[in-house]
Amino acid sequence: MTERFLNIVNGAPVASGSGHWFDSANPYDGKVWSQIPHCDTADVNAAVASAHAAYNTGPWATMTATQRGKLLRRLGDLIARDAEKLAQLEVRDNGKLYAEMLGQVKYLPEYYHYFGGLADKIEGSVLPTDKPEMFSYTKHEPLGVVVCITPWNSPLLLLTWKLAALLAAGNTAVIKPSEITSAATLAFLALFKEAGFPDGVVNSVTGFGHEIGAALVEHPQVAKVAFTGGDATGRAVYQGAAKGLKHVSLELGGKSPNIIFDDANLDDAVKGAISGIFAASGQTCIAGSRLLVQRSVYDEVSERVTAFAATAQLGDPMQASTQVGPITTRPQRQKVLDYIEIAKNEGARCLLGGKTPEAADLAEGWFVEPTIFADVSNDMRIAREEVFGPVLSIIPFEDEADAIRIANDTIYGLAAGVWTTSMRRAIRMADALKAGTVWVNTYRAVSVMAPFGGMKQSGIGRENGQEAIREFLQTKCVWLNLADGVPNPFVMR
Ligand code: TXE
Repeated sequence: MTERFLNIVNGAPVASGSGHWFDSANPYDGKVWSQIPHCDTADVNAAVASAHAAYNTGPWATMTATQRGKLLRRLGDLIARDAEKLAQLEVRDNGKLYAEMLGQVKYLPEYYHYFGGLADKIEGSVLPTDKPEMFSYTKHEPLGVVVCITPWNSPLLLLTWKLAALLAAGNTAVIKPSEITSAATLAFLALFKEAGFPDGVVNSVTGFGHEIGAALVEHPQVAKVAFTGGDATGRAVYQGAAKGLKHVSLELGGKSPNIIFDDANLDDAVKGAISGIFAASGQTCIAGSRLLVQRSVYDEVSERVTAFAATAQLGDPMQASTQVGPITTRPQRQKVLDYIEIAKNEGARCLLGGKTPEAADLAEGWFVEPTIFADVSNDMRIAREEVFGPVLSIIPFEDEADAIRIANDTIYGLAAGVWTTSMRRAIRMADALKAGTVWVNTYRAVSVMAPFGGMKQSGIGRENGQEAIREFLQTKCVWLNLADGVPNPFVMR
């Protein structure tokens, strides 16, 4: 039986104005399990109007930052209470492992607690002056209505990276989750009323990017768009927002290098290579999809990574024994399989996988075997374009300078990993790599306290950490004349 989920607009659960729905399917068995409101531009207008009214005239507008912080912390507690339910919904939508989704959802309260605590610590400055008769100070004010557009790979986490900070800063929101994974987001938004948020502070519209994306991004009452998704869509969002000179932050994925030097602890490095690419079936923006290995250990590392990956247990993502789940959508699986063919045609040597699994219990799901290519050169498409699947390219390098050259030879710059036992080399590499995050002897670490975002075409802006809140604030400078009277305007001083 299919479940129906509703949007939240002005505090009330609503279907689409047209009464239309679209289906959402479970990637593990391919079966439709839920229905989501199929919104159009009239629904967009209603959601933005609600957020705009809440920003300008609702109780939110006059609430103190301390009160906002308390609401955020209360929301965090409600998420902790409902973590299992929310994580199960995410798995049914995106097919990622329940263990990973539950871990993510259980971590979400930290964001609402952290940014709730930060809400009343946003301080302006009293400015030094070269005009003694003037007193001037700055304050940091919210932007207004922020549209959050989120992808399917980690719906609640990537929404929270935006939402916790923007609400702490005093903005209101309209959320458009991915059409592939809307259910968990809608269930989550129902908690805001219970937490005590005023109506209209958080609203949602569900539907397809090509139908409602432009209407959301270009709406005149929207001040900022915070987006995570593919780079082609990110460019369209950036162009649409430019028409209204809106604030934009973009997180667009990458082609991250994970670099193993011959002085590394290879046991650790092999595990880091595996978790870098096969966690979440490679469907993460930070996937370490280019494994750069020093020539002197290239064969050994390739063999060990392949042997380890071959043990991966594919299966039902709800089962604790499963290590690699399905790809989230049928078209995305096809995209991954197409890239595998491209790699073979380009001359890469397939060490593992390269097709859909043959096991009968996996036949209905959208699986791709963990796949490893050796002898990849950095100019092959498999090394240049984001596959977003369980496909690893192993690229040899000669020395440190060669590793840096290859690692930085990409349009992307989201993350990079370095495996070495030399501290000097670790710091030299961290300096040289053009990436927003560099991990040394680890991979995939993220935290509410650590800024995250891309260099180059991986994006604009930072999420998480104290600086994230500045993405949702603007500075106002106030001047007060302390002199008696105002001088004659026609007399230059
Ligand atoms: O993402 P889209 P898709 C990469 C990954 C993947 C590719 C395509 O390589 O294969 O992108 O994935 C909304 N205006 N990443 O097609 O289209 C859309 O409805 C406004 C990397 O699923 O970017 C959804 O809510 N919005 C990535 C959101 O944009 C539009 C995560 C993301 O969808 C729109 C996901 C438009 N014109 C995919 N068109 C990462 N950085 O982690 C679509 N959308």
